[in-house]
Amino acid sequence: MTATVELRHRIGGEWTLGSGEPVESRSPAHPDRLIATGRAAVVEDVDAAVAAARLAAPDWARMPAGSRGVFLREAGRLLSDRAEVLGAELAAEEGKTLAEGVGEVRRAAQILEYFASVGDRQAGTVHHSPRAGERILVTRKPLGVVAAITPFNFPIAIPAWKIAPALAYGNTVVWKPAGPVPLLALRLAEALVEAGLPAGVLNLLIGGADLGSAMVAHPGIDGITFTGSTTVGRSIAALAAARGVPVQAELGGKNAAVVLADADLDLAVAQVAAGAFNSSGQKCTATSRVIVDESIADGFLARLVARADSLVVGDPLDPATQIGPVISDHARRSMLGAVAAATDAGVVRLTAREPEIGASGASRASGASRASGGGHFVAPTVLDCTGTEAAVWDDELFGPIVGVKRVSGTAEAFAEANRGEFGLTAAVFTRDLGTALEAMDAIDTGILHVNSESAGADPHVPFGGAKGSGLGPKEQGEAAQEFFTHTTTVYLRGGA
Ligand code: UN1
Repeated sequence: MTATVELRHRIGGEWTLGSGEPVESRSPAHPDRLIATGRAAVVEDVDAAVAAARLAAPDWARMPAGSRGVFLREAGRLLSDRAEVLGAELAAEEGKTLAEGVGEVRRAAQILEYFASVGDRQAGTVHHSPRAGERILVTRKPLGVVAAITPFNFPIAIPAWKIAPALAYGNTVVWKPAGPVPLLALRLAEALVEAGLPAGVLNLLIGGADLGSAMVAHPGIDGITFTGSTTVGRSIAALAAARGVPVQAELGGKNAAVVLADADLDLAVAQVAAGAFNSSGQKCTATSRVIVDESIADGFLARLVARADSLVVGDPLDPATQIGPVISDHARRSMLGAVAAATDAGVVRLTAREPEIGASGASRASGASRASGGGHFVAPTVLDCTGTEAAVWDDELFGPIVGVKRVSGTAEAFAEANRGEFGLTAAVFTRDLGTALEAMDAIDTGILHVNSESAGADPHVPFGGAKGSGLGPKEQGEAAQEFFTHTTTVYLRGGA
């Protein structure tokens, strides 16, 4: 990472510099290091972007799906070619490790590739008619202009998994990425522009929440896809419902890993640690509650805690680093505050390392740390919440902090997993097929992992949550079509 990148917006077929407030993207590992700078877009730019998207929409919708896919495939190829460079930029800007950053860029490329092939898949259904000489067709049409509002934590993969299906199914897009990650947004937009995407089909506006609000309220927006907090998602959905506009909202999680008495403990320790601590726990799919059968709890927790205490926290660009910083000082402080409140409420911290890693780089207790430069570091932390009613067991912290409760038996474990407002994903560790089948029925969740970590999502299958974790049609795979198109039922006769 050398020069600071100048940020640009994409409106119609033009790159523009913006006239709003100054925007700075800084490295969460080295907050004195500027990654990208520029000026925010202003609300008038939302009008211009929506107008450009509307202008482009009819031709884009009429283009054969296979031809639209050509642009997505080419953009995916460009991202693949640039994965190492963009992955390093991602790690510097967002804070996940270099390996995770490169992996995420490759994942974005894979998502573009998957949706490039929409033209090879079915576009609707044909039904019998009760009348002679008639068939009933259900065809699909794009919504029109879609607003995409994306979070910081997967700065290229989540935008790809919203924008790729939106475009593949014939919509044009106005996109506002999260404030902390404008550079990776620019990189995705650049790849699509270089791939030859026609003017106005994708519009990128960098800036603050005022832009998102203007997009949500804009009469020229026909659908909104959002990933972020449950509170914001519900307020967007309420505003959109008042206008009669559909919303796809992927929201919070407080995902349980259930470790049962018959689990393979080597596997469970490795997978629970990955689910809880990868990407510094900043995934809506991260494991944040571990529900462990008391018959195996001592051994399992000793190993999980040893693993957490051994993880190297530091600069995401250092290949030795296993846990990078969290996104901001505000996020770090709120996590540390939640841990302090939990211990006040009787929760026992099992990890030896202090969660707070000081500006000197050293955690105040022992533990592997290479953190320095005043970054927003939080040490992986395991909290025993058994027998308490601490808020940390229910509230999403979005950091490398995992709660634990000891339970007795499968029924109690599954009931505890169902606790709370969220239902995004869950993991169950067992070697018994019957128990795995029972988990499928008993746990109310959008995604269930049996013997693997709670995070992760493949592009060809539905992604999204139950209960307070999601609203509207799921993302990814064939499910994406549910949101990004509406149906026309055609009663078709020959005319003679
Ligand atoms: C993953 O688990 O790899 O915001 C993806 C999130 C999710 C994506 C998770 N929408 O964390």
